[in-house]
Amino acid sequence: NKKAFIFDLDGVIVDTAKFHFLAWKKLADSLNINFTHEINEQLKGVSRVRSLEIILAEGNVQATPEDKNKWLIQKNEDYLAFVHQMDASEILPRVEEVLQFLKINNQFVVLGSASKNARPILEKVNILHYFDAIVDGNDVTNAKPDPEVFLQGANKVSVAYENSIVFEDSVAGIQAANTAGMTSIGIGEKEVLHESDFCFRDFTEMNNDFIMQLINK
Ligand code: G16
Ligand code: MG
Repeated sequence: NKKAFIFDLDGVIVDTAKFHFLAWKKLADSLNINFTHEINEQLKGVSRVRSLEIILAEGNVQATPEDKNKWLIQKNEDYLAFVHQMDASEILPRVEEVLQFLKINNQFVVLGSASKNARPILEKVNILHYFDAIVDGNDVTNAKPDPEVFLQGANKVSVAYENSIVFEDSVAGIQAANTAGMTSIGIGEKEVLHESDFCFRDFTEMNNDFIMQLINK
């Protein structure tokens, strides 16, 4: 009766969106593109390459593949400078307690993220040891809302999709979980994540009884 509990990274485990924002903003400023919080919202859960395309389109900037490559490298270096300063205090409230509760109850804990930096981030905040499997931006070819990242995650721990539960903060991620036939749990606003099976503002709103029901479902 072992289930797979699949966690998204950014917006669920840690708030790296603020660092992505600062790194993208620096690049946008250098290209004279007005980078707003509204555009930043569109980048949630989206791959690095796709994020750059969205930003360039916003500023009507045409670029050669060489330029784009240079900017992607620059953005990632700036982003990693923030990541290197991360520690356990960056873990969102009650996330580590939930990870502990799942491991104590002999469940699989899996990461399903679009980020290519997922492993170093989990290491920096010192929770890598909780994970039985990691699927990230280095493993998948199709981005959310395609279910590939979550299907691979369940496959890695050999759990059926209907016995897999996904925690997600993005609309595309909830859609991916639903398409995969998994239980989708939104972390964020109900109005935004209305397609999720259950929704909580954050993990402090989700008690252990609820998690136990998921385990025994
Ligand atoms: C995260 C963020 C996205 C970011 C993507 C790729 O996804 O939400 O904004 O563009 O990773 O990140 P990187 O540049 O580190 O490869 P997720 O799926 O963890 O929410
Ligand atoms: Mg996310």
